[in-house]
Amino acid sequence: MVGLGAVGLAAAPVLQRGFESVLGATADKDPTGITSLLPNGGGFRYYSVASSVPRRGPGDYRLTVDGMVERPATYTLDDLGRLPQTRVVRDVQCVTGWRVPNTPFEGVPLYRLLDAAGVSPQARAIRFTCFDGAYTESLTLPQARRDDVLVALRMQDQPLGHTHGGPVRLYAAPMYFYKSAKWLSGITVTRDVEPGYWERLGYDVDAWVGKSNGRDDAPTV
Ligand SMILES: Nc1nc2c(c(=O)[nH]1)N[C@H]1C(S)=C(S)[C@@H](COP(=O)(O)O)O[C@H]1N2
Ligand SMILES: [Mo]
Repeated sequence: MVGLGAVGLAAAPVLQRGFESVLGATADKDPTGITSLLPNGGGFRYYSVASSVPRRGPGDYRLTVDGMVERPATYTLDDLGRLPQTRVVRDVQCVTGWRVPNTPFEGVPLYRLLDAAGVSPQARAIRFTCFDGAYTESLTLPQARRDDVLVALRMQDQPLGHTHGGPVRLYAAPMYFYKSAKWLSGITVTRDVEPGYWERLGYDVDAWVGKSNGRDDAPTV
């Protein structure tokens, strides 16, 4: 089981089924992830709603910023790496209870990309899309403009690996981790909030840690 994280997402759902049948009741069955592997990578669990996700790197990664903006843009990985980076160290908190304390993320604050694009005064929200072709997320514009919301290129002082949503994922520090869309490929400025993947299935759109999803008693980070 030690090398499991390196096996890759394509094989993960199959492995998960294998573990469930081998481990029975001890396997983790978790409503926020079709793929929910055993703890590894220092307390993380790997999640993907897609059964396989293409790998993208410096040659073929692209992030588009479009929608209700004056200047739509496309960024390569190098483009993003050349912009000023911000480091945020908080606890990663999944809504299902697991937590990874003091986890450094680094990347470009989302507000910088929004400012560069020139957000329309009529816009109120952001929709995030992913190159897994399945996951979506959303933030209101005030949430998206917080300085602890990053387009993250690094986690735990290393480039973001594929299983954690690399080369680029969203990191919304004050919210449950389902807001932090992995394999980020699109930032679309919208008029209204369009609830994301798990939000259409019942999770709170405003996912503040400790104040949402019926977890008002949970510790705040
Ligand atoms: N594209 C994509 N992003 C995603 C998810 C997903 O399934 N697909 N799962 C979310 C959930 S519920 C969690 S807890 C975290 C898990 O991130 P990790 O796999 O790096 O631990 O990613 C979030 N972002
Ligand atoms: Mo999650």
